[in-house]
Amino acid sequence: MRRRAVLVTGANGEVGHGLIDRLAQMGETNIVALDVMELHDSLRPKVKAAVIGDILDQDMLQRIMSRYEIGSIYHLAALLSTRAEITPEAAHRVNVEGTINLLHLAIEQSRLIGERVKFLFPSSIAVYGIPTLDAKAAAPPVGEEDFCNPTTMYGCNKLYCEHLGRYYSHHYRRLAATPEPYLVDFRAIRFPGLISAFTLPSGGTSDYAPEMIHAAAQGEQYHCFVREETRIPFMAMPDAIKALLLLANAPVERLTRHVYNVTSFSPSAGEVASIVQRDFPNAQITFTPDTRRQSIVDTWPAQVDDSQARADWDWQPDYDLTSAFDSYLIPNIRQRYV
Ligand code: AKB
Repeated sequence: MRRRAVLVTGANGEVGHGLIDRLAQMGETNIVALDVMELHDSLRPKVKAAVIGDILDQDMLQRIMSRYEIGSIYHLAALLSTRAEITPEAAHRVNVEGTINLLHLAIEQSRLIGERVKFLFPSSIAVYGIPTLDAKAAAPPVGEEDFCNPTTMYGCNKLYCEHLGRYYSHHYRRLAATPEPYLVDFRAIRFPGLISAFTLPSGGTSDYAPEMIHAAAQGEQYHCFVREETRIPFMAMPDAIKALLLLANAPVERLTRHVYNVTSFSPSAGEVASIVQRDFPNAQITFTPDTRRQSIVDTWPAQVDDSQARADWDWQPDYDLTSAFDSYLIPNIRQRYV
């Protein structure tokens, strides 16, 4: 008997940690966690199975399919923007071919279980490519259809995967003699930079904010790799998980699109540093911009418009900048490094 399961790829990543914790708290006992690394000890008791494997390994994916009935997939595995610029072709393989493999798995599963398989996909503000700093300063909060000209491999990968999701949801093998009856129910969120109190990101370009906070809490000096006035949207990790689960559970009839912006607050790097220095008065933060990484964040919007998520699935963040620091980040980070 194949057992019903929720598949989480990239389970060891920051969003994976937050999501598995939350799903387990909600009583989900059938999580299959997939990651290239061994699952972190703290997550092990919260999942039904922890599979070590690469999403490019078709045989391994077939083995998962033969053991479980996968009704929903949270496909979190990806190489982030900075890492992807270092090895663009590897990023393409993981971010695009890996996603195709998972979309294909979803199609196969939908045939077996006789219903659409939900496919939750974290996209990113990296899909935006604003051409100049003047245009960035002049832009109103950016909507889902604006400035979709990414300048990074990661942004290109995410944007293309959004289109693949739409294709697999509505048009897959449209010339086949018998139309596909079930297909995939693809839902994506364009996340801003995420900040967790419990984990650190790696390989992203929005990493300066979480790195600054965690460095200060450990009494380490931090050299921020973007200019003080750099502004992009951020979100506390619990809100990112909230958004994923709200979208996953939204009735399909209410959804007017496949891809939604979400946002919480948009501080400049200097504003983040000021708050960190308020809470950790000995924090040593200097700004030593890396022009190449700076050129990436300069193309990302200062603010995004998430009105469609608010209208379609009642999205609203629990944390603004003040409460993210005062009620979530600082207390938990202090405890983490005592
Ligand atoms: C990155 O910096 O690559 C990610 C993102 C904004 O998607 N955190």
